Amino acid sequence: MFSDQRLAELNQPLLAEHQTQFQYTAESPRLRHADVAAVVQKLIDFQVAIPSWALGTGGTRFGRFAAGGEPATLEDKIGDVGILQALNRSSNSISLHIPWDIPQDIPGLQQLLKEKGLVIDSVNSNTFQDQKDQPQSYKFGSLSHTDKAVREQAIQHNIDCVRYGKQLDAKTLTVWLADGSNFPGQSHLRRAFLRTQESLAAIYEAMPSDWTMLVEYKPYEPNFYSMVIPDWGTSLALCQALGQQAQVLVDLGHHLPNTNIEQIVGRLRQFGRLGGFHFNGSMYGDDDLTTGSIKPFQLFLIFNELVDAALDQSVPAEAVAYMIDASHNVKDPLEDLLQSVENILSAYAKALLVDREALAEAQEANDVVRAEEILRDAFLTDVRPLVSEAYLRAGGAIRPLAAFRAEGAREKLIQQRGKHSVSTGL
Ligand SMILES: [Mn+2]
Repeated sequence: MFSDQRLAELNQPLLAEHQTQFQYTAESPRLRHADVAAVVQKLIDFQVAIPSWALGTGGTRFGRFAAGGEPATLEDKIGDVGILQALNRSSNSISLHIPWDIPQDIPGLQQLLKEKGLVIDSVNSNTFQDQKDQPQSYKFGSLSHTDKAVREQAIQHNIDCVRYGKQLDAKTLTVWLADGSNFPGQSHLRRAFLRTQESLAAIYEAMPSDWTMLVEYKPYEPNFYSMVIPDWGTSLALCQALGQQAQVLVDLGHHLPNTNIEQIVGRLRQFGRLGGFHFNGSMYGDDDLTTGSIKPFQLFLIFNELVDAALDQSVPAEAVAYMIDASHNVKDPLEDLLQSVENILSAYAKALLVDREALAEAQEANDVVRAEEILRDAFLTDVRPLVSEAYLRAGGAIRPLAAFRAEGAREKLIQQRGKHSVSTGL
């Protein structure tokens, strides 16, 4: 849909204005301390994985309102991420969910991924719902279940996920457990933890040596009294017990309101255990809203910790997997993802513009106002010209969302796939 030539046509009317704005920003005396060309290069290099389950409209337990033209197969999903990648050149990987995305035609999928310039980054296991023909039920838990047969089924499912992932060159298994209890007394809290640790160890042992296991936490939902892995401390303890290939995954929506997530991120970097992110936006809990739509300042502060840690030689240098995990009810899913990626890039750009030398001086001098103002200066900078420049130099659209609409991309997808196609897993 978005050939290089078509993108050039879509960019043409925006080019002169963009160049004026970029030059104005790059030469701004306020950014004297920053290397703007290096910032643009870092934005070009930054990639965030798109979840296969965000390509269809999400729902709530009250219902779902389909967008039309949704991807019904893994091939369609790769096609959709290909559209995002063509437009912003920052979405070069896909997170799969098993069993919703079990790969069938491996050579065909490999070829398609290559054509679109995409890779599979992570495979997510699913033991939060029962599948058809599955002998054991996860109603009362999976890896933490009291019954060994249920635990073994859940362990095997995770091992199967690794096997599917290997076929498509993935290197990461993401484990999120819905396990927990709804009422006091329902579950023995310590024993549930120990059973989970034992089950994770069995999966970890079966994982190839070049794979990473990401252990995600969540404070509540679907269990409301206790979750077996409710917080980053529990995830960290499990990862430390498992080994160096186990890392903590921070899902922004998996925190109670007002949690200082940036401090958690800083701590995990310090301990060498930050494996990855699930980006999304939230007002109250796991709302799965567009990343940066509700708390852009928090997103900036998270990236501020990441940029600061990356510059600190005493912090272990480790790969962090950046992934989106969101899917809501009212937006076009692809437009939502374009917005999310842009908000992520903007937060990163702003964090890269922080005058770190001046900030360190202000912190040492306990100059509270100056320190805060330095962060605010970076946060309030209009970085849109820098982000657009990164899109453009990487071969994408100056304004991806505008290009998506100008092309009538959703209408074309509806023509191809029909009004009522339903994305697997939803
Ligand atoms: Mn998540």
